[in-house]
Amino acid sequence: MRRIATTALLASLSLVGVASHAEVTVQDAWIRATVAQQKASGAFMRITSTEATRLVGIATPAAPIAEVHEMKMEDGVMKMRGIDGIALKAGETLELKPGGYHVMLMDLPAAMTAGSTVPMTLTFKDAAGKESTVQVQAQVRAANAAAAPAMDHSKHMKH
Ligand SMILES: [Cu+2]
Repeated sequence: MRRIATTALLASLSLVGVASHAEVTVQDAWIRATVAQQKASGAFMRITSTEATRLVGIATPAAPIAEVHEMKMEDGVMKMRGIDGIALKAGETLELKPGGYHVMLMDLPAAMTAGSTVPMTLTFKDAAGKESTVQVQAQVRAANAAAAPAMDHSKHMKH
C-alpha cells in the first residue's frame, strides 16, 4: 500500500512540474522621471501570469536599491512600506500603479530622464519554489504622465 501511495505522489508532483511553466507578461512598464538631486522614484507596470506565482524581486542597473512596496491607509494616513513579494493569481493582472503597489528605486546615482529606457529584471518564484526572471524595458515618463494622483516619493528616505 505504501509503495502505491508513494508512486501516486511522485506522479502528481511531476504533473505539477509540467504545469509550472508559467508565462509571465509585463505590460506598460514605466518609471516616473526625476529631477536632479532626487534620490528615489517609482516604477509601475501591469503583470499577468498564466500560472499562480509570486513577484519576489526587482533589479535594475539604474538604481542600487529596488524594492517592492505597498501603500496602505493606516490611521487615516497613506503609508508605504517594503514587502517581500506580491502574489499573482493565474490569469489575473496585477497592476503596479501610483497610489498602490509599486517598485521603489532608491539611491539613484543619476536623474531619470523622460524618454529614456531603463532595463529591469523581475524575479518570480512559483509555488514549487522555482525562480524565473523576466527582462523588462521600462520607459521613463514625466512626473505628471499618470492620470492617478501623484505620489510623493520624497518620504521614502526612511526605509
Ligand atoms: Cu515606495
